[in-house]
Amino acid sequence: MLEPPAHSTKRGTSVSRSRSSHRTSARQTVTTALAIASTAALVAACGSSSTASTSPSASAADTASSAPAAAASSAPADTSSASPMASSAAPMDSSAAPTAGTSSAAGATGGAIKKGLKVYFIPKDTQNPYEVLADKGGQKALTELGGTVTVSSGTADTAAAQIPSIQAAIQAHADAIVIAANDPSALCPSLNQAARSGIKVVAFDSDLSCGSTPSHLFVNQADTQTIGTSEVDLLAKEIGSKGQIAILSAAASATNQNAWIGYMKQQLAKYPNMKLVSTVYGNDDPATSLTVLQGLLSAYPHLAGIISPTTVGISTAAQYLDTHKSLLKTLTLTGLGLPSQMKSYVKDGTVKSFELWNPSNLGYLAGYAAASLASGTASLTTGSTFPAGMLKTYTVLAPTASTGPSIVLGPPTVFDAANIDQFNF
Ligand code: RAM
Repeated sequence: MLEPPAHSTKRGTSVSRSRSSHRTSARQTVTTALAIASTAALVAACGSSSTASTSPSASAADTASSAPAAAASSAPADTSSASPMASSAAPMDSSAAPTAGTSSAAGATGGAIKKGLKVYFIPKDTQNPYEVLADKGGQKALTELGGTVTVSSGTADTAAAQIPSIQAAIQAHADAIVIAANDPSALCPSLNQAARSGIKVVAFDSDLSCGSTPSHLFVNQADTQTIGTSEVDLLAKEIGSKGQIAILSAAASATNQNAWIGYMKQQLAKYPNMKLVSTVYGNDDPATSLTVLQGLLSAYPHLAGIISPTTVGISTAAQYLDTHKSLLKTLTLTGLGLPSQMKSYVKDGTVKSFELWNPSNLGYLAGYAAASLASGTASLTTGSTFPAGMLKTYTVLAPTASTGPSIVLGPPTVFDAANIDQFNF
């Protein structure tokens, strides 16, 4: 069963995208060229486009901080999505049928979603095709609810590049901010300022770690522990549970990647003959990802496996291995990727299997969560529910040691040659 196209652009939604950056021109040139190519393919597949406009300039200092070793949303996913998540080729944590839901805009408390809500989506950056799909999901949600989405961020995956967008949301008197945090804590002061001015804060994709203020809901893509452990299991299966392995990650401060890596390390204890020799960071930039990949391959010529828990990293690595096929005799690549980007590599045998969820559905769910919080029809109380349109009803999970109130989109899907044609994102 295929899901409906998740990116239909409807009236009443405005999207502003930043292409501006004060980063080095070399990085921007490479990133832009690759991102435009991939985004164009996705846009062609989805039949929609975004309106470009300027966004605030990146001016704040880069304030990277260390990420938590392992953040966990260990509560089972109690939700489902409308995506074709049933065709996993490997056992996944696929808990739970959806709570019986309604597709109306009425909240669990019986109130209605306010009309004309202004929601700022602040992705990790504006050029990553994964983030673009997620933002389009948010746009679809707000269109259904009679509100608008503004997408604003920088072109580099840093907190500094996101802070001007938070300030823009404050200036615009936004009702809610939905943010994929490039850093767990560096955004907190700005988000506190936003919260004090009445803006509801939702994190998606990559969580914040701000303590009690601002209070926020984390819209998690899938159970954090499940993602980390299943990545290791997937690789172990392919390499006979032995050999040197490495991780090609995104930004070193990315909360989501670091949380998954924490669980990967934990899971590796079950595989005494698999040794993690290095973790490198490509910053979700194709050029940087390629550079660190090449460094990895020359430092560890006997590498048996690479896990790249980022769509940018895995697609860059797959592209490289595709043109250096002799490496495939001894090296296996897996991770988290977009089926649309990975299809050709699966078909020609460069990659056997990898995982993901539907990023559009993630953005859509975050859009409903933001609108519901801004309307007072959802709360952060454990066990409270709210309807999320075509995705049915979601239940707020209890905070854990490392994650505040959260909801989970659903289990990840494993893609391989047998099922990849069924997915269009
Ligand atoms: C990249 C980003 C994003 C992550 C996906 C899997 O596009 O790092 O945060 O969730 O990969």
